[in-house]
Amino acid sequence: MQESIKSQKIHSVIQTQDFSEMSNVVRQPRPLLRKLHARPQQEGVGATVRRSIGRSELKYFDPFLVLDEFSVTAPAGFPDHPHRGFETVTYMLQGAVIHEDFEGHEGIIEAGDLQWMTAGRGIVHSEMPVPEGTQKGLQLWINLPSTYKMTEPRYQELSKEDVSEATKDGVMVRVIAGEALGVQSPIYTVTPTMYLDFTLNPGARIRQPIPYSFNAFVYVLEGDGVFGSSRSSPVSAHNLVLLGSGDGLDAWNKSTRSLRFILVGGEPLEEPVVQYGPFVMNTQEQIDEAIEDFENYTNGFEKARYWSSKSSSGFGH
Ligand code: FJE
Ligand code: FE
Repeated sequence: MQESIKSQKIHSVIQTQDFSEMSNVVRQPRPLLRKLHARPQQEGVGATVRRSIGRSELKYFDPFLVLDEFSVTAPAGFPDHPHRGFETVTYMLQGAVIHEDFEGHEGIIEAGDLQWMTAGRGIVHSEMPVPEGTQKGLQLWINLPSTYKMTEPRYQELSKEDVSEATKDGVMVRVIAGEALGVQSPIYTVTPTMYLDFTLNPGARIRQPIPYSFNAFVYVLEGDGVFGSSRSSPVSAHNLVLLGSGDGLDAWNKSTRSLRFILVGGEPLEEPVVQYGPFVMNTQEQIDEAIEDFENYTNGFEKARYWSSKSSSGFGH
C-alpha cells in the first residue's frame, strides 16, 4: 500500500538539529560581504518575482539555489511543473497560495504559514494564487546532499499559529527553522539550515548566533537595517546581504520605522551542481535521467501520467 505522502519519512537517521552547544554570545559578528538589490522579473505564468539568489550575478550560494520574493495576482501563477533534487520552502507574507500535487496532497498556504517541501526524487505540483487580491511570499530552494537527492518526497507544514515566536527587548522573531531567543522550530532540515524572521522596533538591536561553518544571508522585507558593523550604511527592503565569516549576526534598527528581515544560514554541501530548470543534480547524466524520468513517468514521476491540477485547468494543462 502506498502511504500518504505526508506521512513518509525522509530517512530514519535524521534528527532535529542540535543547537544546544551554540553560545548565546556573538564575539565575532559576520561582516557584510556583498549587497544585491533584487529587481522584479517575470516567472511562472504572469507572476512577478524579485530573485536575489539564482540569477546570473549570484547563481548559487551553497546550499541555496534560489531566493524569490514573489507577488502573484490571479490569473497568474505557477501551474503544473516538476521538481527533483532539492527542497522548496514557501513562507507566505500576504494573502494565500493554493498548492496541489500529483499525489493528491493539497492545501492553502496563508499569510504566516510555512510549507517545507522536500521534492527529493520527484514532485509535480501547481502553486496558484487564491482569486482575490495579491499574494506575496518568499520561496527558498535549498539543495539536497547527493545522498538525499532521490529520497522520498515529504512535506512539513506549519500554520501561522504553529510557527514559534519569541519577543525580547523590541525584537520579535518567528522561528521557521533552527533556534532563536530560546525557541526552537520543529522542522527537520536535511541540509542543516536556520531560517529566522525578525522584526525590530525602532532602536532595537539583536545579536544572533550562527554556526561558524554556515553560509548565511539576510534579506530585508521592510524598513532599513544596519548589519555587520554598526558603522555600515543601512540596507533597505528587497536587498540581499551576504554575510562573511564570524559567529553571528549583529543587526540594528537605527531608523524610526519597524525593520523586518529574514536571516537564513545553511551548511555548504561543497558538491557539484548541475541544474536544468527545476531539476538540480550533481552530474549531467543525472539531469538527462531526470528529464527522461519526467517524460516517461518513471522513477518517482509515475503519478504524473494521469494528473493535472484543478487550479491550473484554465492554463490548458
Ligand atoms: C519553477 C519557473 C518558476 N519561484 N516562487 C521555473 F517560476 C518556477 C516556480 C517558482 C515559484 C513558485 C512560487 Cl509559489 C513562488 C517561485 C519560482 O514554480 F519551479 C520553475 N522551474
Ligand atoms: Fe514549485
